[in-house]
Amino acid sequence: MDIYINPEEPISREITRITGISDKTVGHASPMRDVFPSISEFLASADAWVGHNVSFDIRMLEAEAGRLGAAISRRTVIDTLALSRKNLRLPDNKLGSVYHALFPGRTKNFHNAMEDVCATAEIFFWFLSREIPQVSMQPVSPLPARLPRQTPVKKWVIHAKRGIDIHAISNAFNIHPAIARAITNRGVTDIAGYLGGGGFYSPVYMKDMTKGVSIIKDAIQEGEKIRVIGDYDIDGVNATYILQYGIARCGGDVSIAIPDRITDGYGVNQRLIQQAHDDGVQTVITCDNGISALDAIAYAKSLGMRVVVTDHHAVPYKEENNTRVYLQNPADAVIDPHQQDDHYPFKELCGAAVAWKFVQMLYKMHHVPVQEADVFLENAAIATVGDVVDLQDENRTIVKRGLAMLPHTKSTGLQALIAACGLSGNTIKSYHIGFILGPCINASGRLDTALKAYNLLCCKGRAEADALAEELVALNQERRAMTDAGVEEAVKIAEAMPDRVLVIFMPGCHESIAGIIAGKVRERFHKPVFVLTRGEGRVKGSGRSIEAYSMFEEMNKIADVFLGFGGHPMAAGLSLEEGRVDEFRERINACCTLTDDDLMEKVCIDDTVPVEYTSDYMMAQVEMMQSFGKANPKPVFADRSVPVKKISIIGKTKDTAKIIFRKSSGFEIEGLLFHQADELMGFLEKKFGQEAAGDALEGRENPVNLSFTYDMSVNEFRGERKMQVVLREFC
Ligand SMILES: [Mn+2]
Repeated sequence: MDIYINPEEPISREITRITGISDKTVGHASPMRDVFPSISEFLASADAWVGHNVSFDIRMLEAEAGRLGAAISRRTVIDTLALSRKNLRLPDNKLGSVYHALFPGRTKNFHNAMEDVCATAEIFFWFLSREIPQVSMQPVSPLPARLPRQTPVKKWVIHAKRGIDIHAISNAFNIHPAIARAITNRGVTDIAGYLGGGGFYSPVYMKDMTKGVSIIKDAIQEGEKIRVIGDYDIDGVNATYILQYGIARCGGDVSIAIPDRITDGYGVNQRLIQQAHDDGVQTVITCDNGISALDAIAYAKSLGMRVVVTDHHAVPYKEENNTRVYLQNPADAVIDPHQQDDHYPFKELCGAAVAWKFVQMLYKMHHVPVQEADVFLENAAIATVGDVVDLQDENRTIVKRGLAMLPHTKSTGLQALIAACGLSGNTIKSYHIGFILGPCINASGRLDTALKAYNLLCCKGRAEADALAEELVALNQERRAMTDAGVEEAVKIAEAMPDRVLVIFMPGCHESIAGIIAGKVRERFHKPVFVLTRGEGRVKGSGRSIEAYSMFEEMNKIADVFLGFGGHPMAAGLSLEEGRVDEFRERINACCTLTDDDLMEKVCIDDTVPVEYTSDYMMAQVEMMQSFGKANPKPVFADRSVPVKKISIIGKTKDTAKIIFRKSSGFEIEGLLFHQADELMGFLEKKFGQEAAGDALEGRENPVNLSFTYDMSVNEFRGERKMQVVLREFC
């Protein structure tokens, strides 16, 4: 294989930055001490490789790593290889095998992590430079200089909806006007329901619910084999678990199948139907998929099987003379609130929530107490946050109730995962699901098999659960390292693209992280993004969109370019022939009607609230708006031209600004701006001059003031509570 060492970033500096190790700290125990007596020599030797192509046999690296790996922790290896990947451009798909070779059966050991990182890096470079006879080194021309980073200009918008009597709401519900404003900004009309946490709707409103449940009930009574066919993501795995458990509870002979992300792709297919048929299954029930699997379901019907679809995805249609013709699903019962003739009052449930509704009804028909199904609320909550559906209406209730259950969950698997993520004893909020627990569950289906996550949910023994949870955590770390590298590559490609809709082809990228990469690139450029990878015999891709662009509809306009596609307004999946990638890029852009204004990211401010209002009382009111997430974000307040008394630069890497604001009334409050200290100082120097910015840093009298959006928070230190504001955007 060939690797290319990026000439832009000296490896030694990077290693020093990450490990904190320089020539001054050489006291660590390293297996390579005698090879490199001093760290600086080692670092210099690493730098000698910069700007060169190096060829070597990856299997040799694996073998060597296996020999030395026993002394190294997994975390270390991942960190180091992430670093190596960044600098060495090691292809993603090779990393996994190197990891596994590096620590067969290792468990976590975070002590001496710095030494480990350095030792691993040394092993890696030492190995490159000394051990491999067939390594060849040739200078290559450096990469083209980076294009200037296009930072999209953001537009600040005060969100206030017209025609709403804020003061009447504020008085009626005894809430601050700014909170009343924030709630109505989220489109809420039933304020009492919103504040009270709302209730649940009966499953009977869902089209085909009774019919579908009857089919499964009959199958249970006849003693037929039933198979649940789910999906490999967080929603699909939880939905599969809920249906399997619920059907078994009613005495059904039930098994499950989850498509393999790489070999099967999304949704039930002919292979899975055939397998079920061969296993003697007569009744198939899908969850989190099935609404668009028309061919596979028709095949099942042709084999004489009965099929119940439960799903929450958009109903597929074709455009005929500018009208939508929805495609007929051949299943015996189709339960999906997005169908035209469905009367369920709330349409945005995730797949696991639909499965939960199904089990409620199933219990009812089997005279099992319906409240027993409430145990699945925690699964439905995890899936609701993890699948990023709107946190409004019933979804908010599911999340509120489900998350409250999690700290004392009865599920051994979830207990183990919470412990493995270091969250035992914590209150679990949607943030923890979205950014810590959820990604571990998803990583299983991305890099390995979703059955691991499924088995964790089913797990009864704690030791087994702990082992599975540890595995998922490690897989997620691996996934994160791969994603970081992929995002970096994608951003470079995107920077050179003038298009409004970004179509980024990265043949070597692991297809299961394409969606995450697309999401991060979208965040950066505020454009719709497709990331395409080379799959088996075809190109596969994932898209992530912006508010003004209905991705699924836009793809329908050029449907003939794809081999297959499906999705929502904000996200989509697709496959096409490799020869048509350029055509896709051209055509999707040719029919794009996004304006400059659409492409400008908007910072939505709920209300201007002077920082003086920051108090425990206000914070408690903000908390009432939980759970936060898509369509119910944390309220954003803003204050204008607030005089700055003093700025200090703090934090381990000196990138956070602590700002004391002082209003003319004498009111003082501390503000924090994380990780943007440089940007802040640059901005202030430009706006107020170097001298003024310097005075602010020294705490001298100065003319500096700042307008910003912010969150309220409390700084608790040695038993003292101090209110503070956390800045988000400034100008
Ligand atoms: Mn889903």
